[in-house]
Amino acid sequence: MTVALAFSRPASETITECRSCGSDRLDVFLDLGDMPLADRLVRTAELSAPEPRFPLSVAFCEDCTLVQITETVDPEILFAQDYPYYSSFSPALLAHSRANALDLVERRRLGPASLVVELASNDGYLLKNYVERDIGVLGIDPATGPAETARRAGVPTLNLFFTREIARRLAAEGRRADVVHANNVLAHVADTNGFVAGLRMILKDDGVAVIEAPYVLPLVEHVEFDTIYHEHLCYFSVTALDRLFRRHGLYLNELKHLAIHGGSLRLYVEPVERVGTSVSGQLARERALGMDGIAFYRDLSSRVGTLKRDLAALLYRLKAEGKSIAAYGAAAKGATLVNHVGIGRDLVDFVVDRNIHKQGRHMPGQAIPILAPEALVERRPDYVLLLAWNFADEIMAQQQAYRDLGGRFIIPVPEPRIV
Ligand code: JHZ
Repeated sequence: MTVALAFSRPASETITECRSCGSDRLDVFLDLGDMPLADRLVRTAELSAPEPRFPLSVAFCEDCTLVQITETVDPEILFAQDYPYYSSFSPALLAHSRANALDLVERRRLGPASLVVELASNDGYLLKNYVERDIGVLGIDPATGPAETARRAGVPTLNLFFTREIARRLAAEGRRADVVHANNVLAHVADTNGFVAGLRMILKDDGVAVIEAPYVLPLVEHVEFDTIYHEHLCYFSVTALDRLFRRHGLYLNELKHLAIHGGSLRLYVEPVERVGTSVSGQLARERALGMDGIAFYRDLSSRVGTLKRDLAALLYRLKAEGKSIAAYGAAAKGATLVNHVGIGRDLVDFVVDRNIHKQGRHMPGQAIPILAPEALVERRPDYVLLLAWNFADEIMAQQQAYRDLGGRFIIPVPEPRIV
């Protein structure tokens, strides 16, 4: 059942046209059912209240090839109020971001006269690397808590959603950027074209936008279905991105493959066309794989079904053997996993997470309590389901003490396995 939130406008809308090209030829190939909101972690006082749920279906655009979900939940509900995601809780992400910034400082010869803008700058995790070097920065982020943290860390931040109108204002004030970062945000915005048009407006003619987004190819190959949730409206291929940018006078000239978040792309996008082989080669690879047709995506649904059955069977078998199970990572993707597979407190006793803003709350839909990671050594569950499997190496190294006590991890994707 879908429960409406108390807002004056609809809490969500179902699209009938492609978010990028406007075509009505949308073909749904995966339906995960009605799902709670992945980052709406439940407080103890709210446990008895009904939780809002929204449909979660994924479609392919027959015209521009963009993969997208069909429901748009009001971004004010998703991101502005009480958003618990703080980028700085992952040392691996901090190191990844610092290396990116230092590379650009060198490649683009950035100095005190330069301006670096980040869209969705969160808690300042990336821009602080430029601040250290006296390079001008501006962060833009709608989430109040993370934006406050960024300001306290010395990163000037506008606490608002980046839109075409904001871009126009900044450009009129002469605040155009040498580098615009947009990490894990392009997939999150409902007005995809407005966002890209705005990006063009705030970019100098010789500037570069450096954009990171999860790549739909590893999602399909490794059955990373749990990275699908309402915050992620789009699941990009290079083919779909290339068409989107060109519509706004921008060119995807270079790309890098990144391991982060289960497989992402770093895109170098500029107002001048000089497409390199990293892009032309990947476009050719996508054509060869058939990613420009729905057939490529068709069997994902049955593969998700197999994973769901196998994971549930493994957890029920362990419980039948008298084992105790906890989970690691109150990640947004963890919410999709526990809710789609149906993992409740009968299977998993608690979830641990280093993010202090998540501790003390509960996983959406399943009311599993979230504790600090120390609970693993204190309570010694026999198994830990790794919901943040994208940080498996980092987390397992950190949890050596728990593993030395005999604790084992269960990695859920691409197929459940015990390590
Ligand atoms: P994490 C995030 O999704 C946020 P999530 C967002 N939805 C997005 O777009 C994608 O990334 C790409 C914790 N943790 O980052 C921190 C530890 O406790 O994989 C997080 O709560 N200890 C905007 O939420 C969670 O795990 C650790 O050592 O699915 C990881 O969540 C580490 C490394 C993490 O993504």
